[in-house]
Amino acid sequence: MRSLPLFAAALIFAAGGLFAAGVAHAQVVSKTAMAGAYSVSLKVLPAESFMGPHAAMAHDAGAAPVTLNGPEHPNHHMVVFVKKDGKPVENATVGIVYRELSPHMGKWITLPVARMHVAGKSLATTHYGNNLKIGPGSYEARVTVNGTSTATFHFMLSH
Ligand SMILES: [Cu+2]
Repeated sequence: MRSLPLFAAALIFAAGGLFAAGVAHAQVVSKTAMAGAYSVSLKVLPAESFMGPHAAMAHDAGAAPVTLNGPEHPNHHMVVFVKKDGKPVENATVGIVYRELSPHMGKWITLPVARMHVAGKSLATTHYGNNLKIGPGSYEARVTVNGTSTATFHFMLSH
């Protein structure tokens, strides 16, 4: 019986290691490009919650959130953070389209862009995008800020 606490500690340590590995892989894509005078950072993350007391995202404008338990069963969160002169832009008009390049050439898909910030944090965390269902492959995304300035991104998803 003496060894039980040690065994439990080892289990907890192992679980902690798994958790840390999960966090390390949580951010699937992070790329930054210029759209005219705007710096645009595209992130593709695991799908995020918008609803309930533990919601990670506070939706504040734009398209309706694609919810975790909704019919689309989203697996990712595709969003952009916009900066001008190094400062977050909290009221941009953002358009996001994307297409699969491989393994299958796909048609352009328009992401319904919601504006949100991180729940419990300031509007400096404002970002634009939504949850979506997107499979492994390579993709192109085009992000338009305030109508005219567009940034193009290429990224790969392994899951
Ligand atoms: Cu978000």
